[in-house]
Amino acid sequence: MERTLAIIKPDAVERGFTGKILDNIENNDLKVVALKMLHITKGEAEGFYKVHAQRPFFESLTAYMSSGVVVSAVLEGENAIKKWRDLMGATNPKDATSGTIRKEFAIDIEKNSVHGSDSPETASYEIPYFFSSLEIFSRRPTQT
Ligand code: IDP
Ligand code: MG
Repeated sequence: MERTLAIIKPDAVERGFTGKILDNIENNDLKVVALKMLHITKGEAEGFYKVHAQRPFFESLTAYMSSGVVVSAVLEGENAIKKWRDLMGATNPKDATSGTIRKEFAIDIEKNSVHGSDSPETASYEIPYFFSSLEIFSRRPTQT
């Protein structure tokens, strides 16, 4: 079992696509094991996207990600990282395959509706950035 971080970005939350996106996740063998709605600061967005600090779009991306409410989730399943990336579609919705979330909902390459970790290393940075271990559901053996 693998875990990945998903974010429903401000453009999608604002336009009321949260339910549809969570529905898509749950219909594709991914289990939501943590979920929250929050409005992150510019500094928190910069920390989250620090690998992109040198990119020309960093300033605009972090302003956008802190511009409104996001829904953040931990997804669990077999090959969860790749499975979620496949459901999301390409970064630029113009390149995304039909049926993917970005093809259906994204506005442009920046306001592209969803985020997903791109590797196990990234997931292990991104999941604890949003969730403490106590906030992530896991089945515990019943006390006898
Ligand atoms: P990903 O979200 O598909 O993994 P990344 O290359 O990691 O794509 O970029 C992170 C986020 O930065 C993208 O999801 C998008 O919101 C934004 N972004 C990426 N490339 C561009 C660009 O060329 N212009 C504006 N924003 C971009
Ligand atoms: Mg990425």
